[in-house]
Amino acid sequence: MTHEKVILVTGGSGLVGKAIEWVIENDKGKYGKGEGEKWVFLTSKDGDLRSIEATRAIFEKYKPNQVIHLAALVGGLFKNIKYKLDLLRDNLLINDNVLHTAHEHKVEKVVSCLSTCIFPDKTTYPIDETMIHNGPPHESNFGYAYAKRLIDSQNKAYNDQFGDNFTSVIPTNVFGPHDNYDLQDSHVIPGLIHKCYLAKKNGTPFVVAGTGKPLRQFIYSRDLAKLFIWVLREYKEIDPIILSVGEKDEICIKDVADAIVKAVGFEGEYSFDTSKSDGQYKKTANNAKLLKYLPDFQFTPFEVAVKESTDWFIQNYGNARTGNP
Ligand code: NAP
Ligand code: GFB
Repeated sequence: MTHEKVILVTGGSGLVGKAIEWVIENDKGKYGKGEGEKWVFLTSKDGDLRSIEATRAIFEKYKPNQVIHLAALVGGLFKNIKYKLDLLRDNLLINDNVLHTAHEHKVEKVVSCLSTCIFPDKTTYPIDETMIHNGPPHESNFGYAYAKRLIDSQNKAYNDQFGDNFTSVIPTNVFGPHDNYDLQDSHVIPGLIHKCYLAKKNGTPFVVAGTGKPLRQFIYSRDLAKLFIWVLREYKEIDPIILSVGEKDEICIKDVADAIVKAVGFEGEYSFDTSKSDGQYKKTANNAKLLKYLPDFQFTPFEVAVKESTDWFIQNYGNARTGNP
């Protein structure tokens, strides 16, 4: 009888958590549920991870062997600009509680989640994993960025002093089913899918924030989920690894909006509100380290992923996170 391995996913009810759950349940290949694996996907209703007592109670209850740590206060550009202290402090508390409780429970492995927005704003491109701490992040998201950078420092300190196997991944902008579609707090793709859907439904103009010129790399949540499962099972380093499509797949916000207009089937007026911030112009990431390990990894084509994400939103509009009361 194989010994049951408990894998705890904090933030399991969010965009990335739901994608991991979908892959574990549906992938019939190497990324699906392994024999003897018990996956536990947490929501904040299981306990507020800003509280050490609530965090310890969760670990006591599930006694995890491994942890994928996704839980965080997360948001798009405009939320980051508005709530720098909340994004710094909430994430500092959540990360310290989860990593220290995992240490206390002698958890075999923890994989935490950073983000390419944490890299220095004034840097050479493309960005690689060695550049994390080489200077201040972009002004718009320094709160979130410093809390996330510290995870890398915490992982190295736990490994150095106690030999803990705590590592991290660095995804670029993520999108997919179960995203946060709140019109103010969301990231660009779910925000524009929601806006374009409403513009079509109400016959109102579709307005994109900013100039449309900034450049981004986007990874589909279900591709990221497969890579998270691979990191949990195969990746042996404490140093982080960038999980991203290639530099050639970098796309400007105008082209993102065009893809969403096509996916929604919107034919009305479409404009840019240049009074709104563009945020960071670009954060071009180098995925050479990932491709060294997984040279044949297949990313879902952008337009296919945008169509699937848009269809999911329209089919689930009633119970999606739209920010509507
Ligand atoms: P999300 O959709 O906003 O989900 C956040 C998750 O964290 C939810 O399950 C939420 O639970 C949970 N959570 C939030 N605060 C909590 C608290 N105080 N206690 C317990 N649970 C809490 O976020 P996501 O986009 O999936 O992000 C997952 C990870 O990927 C995060 O670490 C994020 O920083 C990272 N990331 C995201 C992106 C992106 O573009 N989305 C890019 C790079 C990295 P409830 O559902 O109960 O609220
Ligand atoms: O995805 P996003 O909010 O985050 O914005 P960042 C990306 C770009 O899309 C910016 C433009 O240039 C925005 O001006 N944009 C256009 C819009 N229309 C919209 C809209 O309706 N909503 C939004 N949100 N943007 C975040 C960081 O930066 O990246 C976070 O602040 C996190 O901390 C995330 O790391 C992954 O890519 O600019």
